[in-house]
Amino acid sequence: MRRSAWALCAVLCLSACSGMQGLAGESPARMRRSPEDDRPGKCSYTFLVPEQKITGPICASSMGPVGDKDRVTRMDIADVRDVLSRQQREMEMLRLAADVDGALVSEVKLMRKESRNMNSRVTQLYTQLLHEIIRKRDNALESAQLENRVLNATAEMLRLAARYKELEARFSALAALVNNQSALITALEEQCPRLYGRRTPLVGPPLVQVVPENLPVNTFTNEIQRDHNRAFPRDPGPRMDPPPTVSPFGFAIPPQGNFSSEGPFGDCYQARQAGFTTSGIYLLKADGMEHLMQAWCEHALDNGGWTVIQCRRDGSVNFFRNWDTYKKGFGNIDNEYWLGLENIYSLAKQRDYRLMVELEDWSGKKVYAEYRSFRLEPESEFYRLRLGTYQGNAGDSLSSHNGKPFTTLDRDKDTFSGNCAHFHKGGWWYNACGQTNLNGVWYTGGVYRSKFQDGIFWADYGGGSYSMKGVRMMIRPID
Ligand SMILES: [Ca+2]
Repeated sequence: MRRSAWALCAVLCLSACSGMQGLAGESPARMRRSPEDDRPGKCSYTFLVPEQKITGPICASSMGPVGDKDRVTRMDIADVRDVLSRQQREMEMLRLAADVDGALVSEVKLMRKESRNMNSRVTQLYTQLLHEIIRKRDNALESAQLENRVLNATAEMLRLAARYKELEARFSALAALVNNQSALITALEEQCPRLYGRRTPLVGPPLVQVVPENLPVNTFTNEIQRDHNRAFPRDPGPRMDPPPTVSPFGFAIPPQGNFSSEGPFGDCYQARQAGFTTSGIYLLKADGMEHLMQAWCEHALDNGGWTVIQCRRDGSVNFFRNWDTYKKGFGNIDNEYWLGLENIYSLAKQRDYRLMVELEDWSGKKVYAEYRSFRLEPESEFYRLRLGTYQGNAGDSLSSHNGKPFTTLDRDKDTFSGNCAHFHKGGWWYNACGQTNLNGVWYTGGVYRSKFQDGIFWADYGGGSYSMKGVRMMIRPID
């Protein structure tokens, strides 16, 4: 616009200077110089200017040429304003866009943060899932192992069941065999009297009633032990003198150190009164006796002074002996032994004695039966037993033998038709045959099976079919 204005002004100026000649509508190529114009010193130009369409006001100043600053018109200002407004709109749009972008950026940031949180959460869940999978796999393995064990146990059970059936069949076969053999034995027993002229078959004594009905049980342990400890307060006692290597009386010295060379004493009570308080083997010499005897003195029970006349503890000595052996005594003084009927008779006649029977069952429980007086008749009376009243916690199984003579395999003085010593395999003051058999067979474990009850039983403690583990018979003068 400004440039076209400048061109128009130039044309007007040239026309005013030299007079304008030209033809309207002719092109500049057709411009030509007239002959007058070819005259020197005189120039004449004809400009053919294309027709300009003027829409706005044309500024023509008669004041001569003006500067560019003076040419700024309202159009220019309008143009500038248009441009400015357009730019303002664009800036506004840009600002709006920037605002939108900022919101978007914040939103994106938020979303990124959420995304990070989600990622960590997903990682956590993934870890948990992995742990769960591992745990389930372990559980599955354990289940499989348990299943295998159950299967193995089932197989073992089936195998045992088969084995049990097999054993049952074998047991049936053996039972049938035993029955056959029993029938055979019965037939042979019937034939024996005919073959050997024996008319009556061998009939044993009546079986001892089991009193009490139950065998010793553990529920009695504490009570019995408590009673026992109360009845037999322990006396530690001073140390005993060292045993000699050779006995001045010609007895064999046992290897144990429980031998006293002091004495002889009238009984263990005298040894105790002489100051000896250690249990062991002592030399005794009863009044009127010509020979010495050895006996075990028990000083640890009930203030001591007990002379042990019989001891059973391990079955090491056979008690199925004849009269003479029972009269003289047998066994080992420091273990199982029988003091001898003559020795017992000689001891017990010195003064008034009492008898203590100590019983030990197979659970280690100890009970006792005490009789307030004890003595024997002389041999001419077959060492008949004389007892006083009973006290204790074992039950009284010996009073029924009171007043009975002694019976051995070779000297039957009992009231039974047969020989009680034969059936009970011992020597005792049998009745017919009795409630106790302390010189019987030493069985292991308590309950035993025998046709004629030949164990070491005490009917009131365990009955006739329970054999004691340990027995001691002791005498001591009455205080
Ligand atoms: Ca008899």
